[in-house]
Amino acid sequence: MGESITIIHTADLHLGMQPEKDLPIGKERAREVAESLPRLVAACNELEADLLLIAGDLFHKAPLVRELKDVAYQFGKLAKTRVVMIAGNHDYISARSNYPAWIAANGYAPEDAADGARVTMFAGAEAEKVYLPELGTTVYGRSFRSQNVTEGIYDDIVPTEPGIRILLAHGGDATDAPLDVKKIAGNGWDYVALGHIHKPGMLAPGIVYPGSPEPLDRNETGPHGYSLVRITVDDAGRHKTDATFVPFSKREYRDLEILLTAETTAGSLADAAAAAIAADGGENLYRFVLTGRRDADFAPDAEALAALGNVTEVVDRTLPEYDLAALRAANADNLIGMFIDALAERAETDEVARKALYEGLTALLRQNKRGF
Ligand SMILES: [Mn+2]
Repeated sequence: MGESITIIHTADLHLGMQPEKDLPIGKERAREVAESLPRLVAACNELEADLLLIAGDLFHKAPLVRELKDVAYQFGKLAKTRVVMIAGNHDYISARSNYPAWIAANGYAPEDAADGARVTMFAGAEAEKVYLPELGTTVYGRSFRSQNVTEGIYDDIVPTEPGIRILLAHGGDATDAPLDVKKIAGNGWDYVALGHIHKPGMLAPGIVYPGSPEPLDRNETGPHGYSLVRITVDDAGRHKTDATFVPFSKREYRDLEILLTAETTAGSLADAAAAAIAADGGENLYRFVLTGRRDADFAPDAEALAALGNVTEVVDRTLPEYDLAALRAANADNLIGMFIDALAERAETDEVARKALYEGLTALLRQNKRGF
């Protein structure tokens, strides 16, 4: 059967961040972001994980002393799980960073691991490694020490120790430690634990962004969670890595599309919106996207929809429904008639022309009411 280790890989917790600060749900979201670390600690204990990897941006900004003190307290609740972590571009280790003193005070430096330390943070100017004898595993990694890192600081790290080899890295775009994925994939890692991109994804087999455990911005739609990794070494010494995404966030951002027709009224729209939220369970964060053709006299009331609860935004993509033939006949000798003539045919096949026609007509008719 051989041996296997179980890893929870997370990144980008962005502790201290307050998403949707201006909405009624803002306070709750701040609390949910803060709770992501204790919840992950509890998950480690429940799954009896061997290793918790934090691949940067644990904090949204340079952490305060009291915030780090609480992180050490949370780590202290881990029953058997070892922790290895790095800093990212948001909590990078500047000259004024509180990380180095925290590492020293708690014995979190790589060299402290030999004395049985349960937590290791890499903070040095070069790549570092820590050997975890009970797991037959060596973790390599490197923290951000400035906000921007334009060199590929992870491409040339090559594992030298036998056993299971893991790389902890943050970034992956031009100004945040660009990654040469092909090169890294050929370096012999069992698993590369990445951070920085908030959407979960895999760059290559075993090279993984777990995403942020909570969605932090209304454009971060879809599931959020962590990467659950099992690395097995069989009796013949062959290594096998399985990584699974595990949904974990308290809420998700969801887009709810509502189709309007010429029959839609203020009341029917409010009911349709409320029903769409109810059908989803009501716990998520919603953006309404209104589409279709509405009566030209009816304008959707975005504020009324926003008041339905956990609504972050209302995007109105509807177009007014006009009786083009009647309008054309009534305006044969003026600008409105000319405008319809110019665009009507093209609007039948071209979405942009259709939008121009209907939005232009709305403007012209409004102008017409005030008198040319
Ligand atoms: Mn980042």
